[in-house]
Amino acid sequence: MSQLRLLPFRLGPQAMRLLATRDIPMFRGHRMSSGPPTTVPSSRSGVSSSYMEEMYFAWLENPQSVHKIRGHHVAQLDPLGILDADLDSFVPSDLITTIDKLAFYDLQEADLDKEFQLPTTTFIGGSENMLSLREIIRRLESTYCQHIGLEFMFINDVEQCQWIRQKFETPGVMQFSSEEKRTLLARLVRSMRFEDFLARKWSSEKRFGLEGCEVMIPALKTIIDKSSEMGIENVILGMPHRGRLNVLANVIRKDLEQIFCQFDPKLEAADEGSGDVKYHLGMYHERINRVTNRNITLSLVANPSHLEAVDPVVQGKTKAEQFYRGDAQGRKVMSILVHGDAAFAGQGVVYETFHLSDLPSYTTNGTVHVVVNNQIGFTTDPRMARSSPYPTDVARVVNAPIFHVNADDPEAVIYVCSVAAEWRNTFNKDVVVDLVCYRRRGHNEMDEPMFTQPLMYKQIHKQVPVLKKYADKLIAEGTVTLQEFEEEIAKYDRICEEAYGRSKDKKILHIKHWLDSPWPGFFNVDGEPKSMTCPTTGIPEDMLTHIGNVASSVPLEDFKIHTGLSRILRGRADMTKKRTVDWALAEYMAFGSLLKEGIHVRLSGQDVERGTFSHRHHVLHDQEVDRRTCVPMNHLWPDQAPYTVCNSSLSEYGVLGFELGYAMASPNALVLWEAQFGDFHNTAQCVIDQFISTGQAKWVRHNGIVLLLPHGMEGMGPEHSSARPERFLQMSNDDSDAYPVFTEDFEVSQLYDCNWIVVNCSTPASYFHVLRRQILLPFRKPLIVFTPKSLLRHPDAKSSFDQMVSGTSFQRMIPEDGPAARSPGQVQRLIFCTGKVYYDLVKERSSQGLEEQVAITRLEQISPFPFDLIMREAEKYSGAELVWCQEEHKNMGYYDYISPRFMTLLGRSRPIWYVGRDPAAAPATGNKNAHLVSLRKFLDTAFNLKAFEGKTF
Ligand SMILES: Cc1ncc(C[n+]2csc(CCOP(=O)(O)OP(=O)(O)O)c2C)c(N)n1
Ligand SMILES: [Mg+2]
Repeated sequence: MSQLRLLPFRLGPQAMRLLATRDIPMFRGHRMSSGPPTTVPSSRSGVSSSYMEEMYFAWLENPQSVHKIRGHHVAQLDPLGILDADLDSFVPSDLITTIDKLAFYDLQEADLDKEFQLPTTTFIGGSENMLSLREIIRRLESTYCQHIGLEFMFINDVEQCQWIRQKFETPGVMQFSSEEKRTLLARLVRSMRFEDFLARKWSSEKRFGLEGCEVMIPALKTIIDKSSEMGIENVILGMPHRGRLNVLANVIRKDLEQIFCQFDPKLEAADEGSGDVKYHLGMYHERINRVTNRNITLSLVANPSHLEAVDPVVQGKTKAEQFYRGDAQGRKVMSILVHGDAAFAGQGVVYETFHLSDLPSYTTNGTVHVVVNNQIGFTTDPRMARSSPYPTDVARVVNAPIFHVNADDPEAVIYVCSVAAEWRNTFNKDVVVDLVCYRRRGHNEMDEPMFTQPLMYKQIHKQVPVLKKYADKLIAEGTVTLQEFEEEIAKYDRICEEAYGRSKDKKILHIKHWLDSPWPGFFNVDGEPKSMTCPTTGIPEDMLTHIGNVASSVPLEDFKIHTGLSRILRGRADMTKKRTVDWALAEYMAFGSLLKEGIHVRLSGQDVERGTFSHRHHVLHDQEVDRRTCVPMNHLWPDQAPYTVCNSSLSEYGVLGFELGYAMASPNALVLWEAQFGDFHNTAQCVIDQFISTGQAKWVRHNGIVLLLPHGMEGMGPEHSSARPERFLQMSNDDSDAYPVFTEDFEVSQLYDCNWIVVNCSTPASYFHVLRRQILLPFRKPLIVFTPKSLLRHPDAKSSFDQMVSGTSFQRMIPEDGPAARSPGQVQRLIFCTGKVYYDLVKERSSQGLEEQVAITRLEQISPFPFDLIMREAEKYSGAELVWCQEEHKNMGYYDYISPRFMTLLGRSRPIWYVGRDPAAAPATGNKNAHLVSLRKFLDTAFNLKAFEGKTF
């Protein structure tokens, strides 16, 4: 009996595959007690040794078979019956045995009726512990090889594996009450008739319909119902184009007329958003869950076309909502992400997002992923679109169970979704539901899929819609009558028709009604800022001193820090005593003061806790006790807001998206993402382009995220020098050619009108103020800060408390205040610059003794361009030649941005000469000497007062 490979030769191929798949782990259990003690070590993650033993013995028996615990490979997952869901029609010999191979197994049919003791690792017996081989095979087959394919045996936790087995193997688990079946049918009716309605009314419009996967609507609703039952009150959804309208209508329950009116080309926008409502805008809705009778808030996050880009954003928003509710375990707030099969496999950000899922400062305590696996991506066949068997294999890296299910079996789908929601709310880990379906039409409704998938679409044309199949089944078994079914359809069609009638009265589109994250109380009732002023950003001196003292201390008892760090803290104490700050201390003071005002501060990015340049040290590490840390910033005030500083995974796209989502949740938080070096932001370019620079224009959504981008030409070579200011400036929306009207509120209204703020601070005080202004402004805008490297320790780059105390503010421009400023008539050249080059210029001016002839003025805020201040400065030095000096190459940096704005301002009466490095392809030279030579060259030009003599502009 121990030789359970002795299979009866008259078994069907399915059962044979199945048994070969399942036999060893299932039936070796009884050998455990008599087997030799295992030498397999138990793993760190708590793998049970008996489970490992089981695997070990199985492996000893047949090294081929253990990893092929894969009923899912032979399950009937494809509703079309054409493709194998794992892209592999080959079934290895240990999974299937044809007649000619049976001799090898030496099987007798009589073996089928022998009874076997069931091991404790299986639940197929229910209350029985002995079953005939025939029944064992039948039950296993029905669990693992029909319309559900389970992948979970890679999970190295026996409790979790057993949990899944129990959910699927227990006899009768898939029996539904007739009430449940009727609800499912009604949901399918809505899903299908919604698509039909759109197709009837707008036959020539794209709508990225759900046909072929209509079951997604009941699937999502089941996940939400089950989660609500388990205590979830807030579900945050991210999804792409396919079926989005249907989700808005039937899951989020957006008013149908609000959806239908989007198809009216004459609809006028009442507000600033650039429309694009149907497939991209978000939604927020509080309602009662009808199944559980509990309140539930559903939000669908606005997303760009860029598939999967919204994933980390949803996770960040979810994390923030959990944080603000004190829901550290994710018991109240959860996320659901919907994916297309091609995008899920192809987009790297999916992988980056999975890797955030279990990190303490990034986990959302489990996400339910639903893949609309229609076995095609636009026109591309999955065999050309991925190298992994399933589109879902990416989820295996985090040990997420993956449930494949044939989408034409609605009951199987519903069951799987219910287990997935239960899994998430039991283990707080990710889970994937792979809805294996088809796409009834082309990529959009105007596309002809027969051009590229002729055979598949021949089959699809023959495919009976799932609603009809399911209705026929329920009618045949007597759960509903044909009349009831037809009435349900007529009822929903009527609802759609009535809404359609009402939608025609809608002439104005309010994009504000499509917000995924309303900020109650932040704006006035019309959604406008409550004022157009910004208070001063300085703080009382005693607050500066207090923060300085905490920043230079170790607030915990018996906590031994590194001696090098003691020196740094002593330096901070010394600065505090002398009423000065360096960069790190200024940042401390900005964060600390905001925390006192109840503003949560979160700083995330690679190595931000210490700081790439070892200047920050926000987390102290006990040198003697492992993992004992202290964050002094959280010891500032008794009732302060919490400070989170977290080293992220080595990702930019995923992490920046996450922080953007985090910043979306509330206006009352300062959320910062720091790049290790500024140039790395380009691996997150999609988030910058699609969300940060354009988010408000597209989706009327404010966001105050701060990007800290270390930048500066320090001879470190092309890779670590430039944060590419030119790119941010090129995307700034202020008009270079429009002469501004200098109203009283010019400074703030200019900030209100811009898409983002770009600054390059030259002093710690400036950095302090701009961070505080970010929160004190009556609206939110993304802030891009080019942060320094060598200035972090530059002896001259310090600020006095005088520049930070109450009454002081962020200076968008720091004018010359030396001898030149006292006799401007004598000044021959006024150099405008920004950032670190200022210190090079000042040093050079001093060495040439030109303090009276040359004025140097700094732009701290580059965009929006401080037209008003520059105008004043240029007028003050009316006889001086104007120069823009930058250390970046001419085709980079700021020149292309500032030049036309100077021209507009000066009425083309005075040139603004360029001084800086020549145009180049790479942002910096890799050769230190070449770096110094080019620096020397442009400094010489900057102070050669004859350099532009005779030149025309
Ligand atoms: C990042 C990105 N690249 C390319 C596209 C263009 N595109 C739109 S839909 C699509 C196919 C998506 O296939 P899949 O993920 O399987 O979703 P389906 O349309 O089949 O539901 C492509 C390539 C896109 N929207 N985003
Ligand atoms: Mg697809």
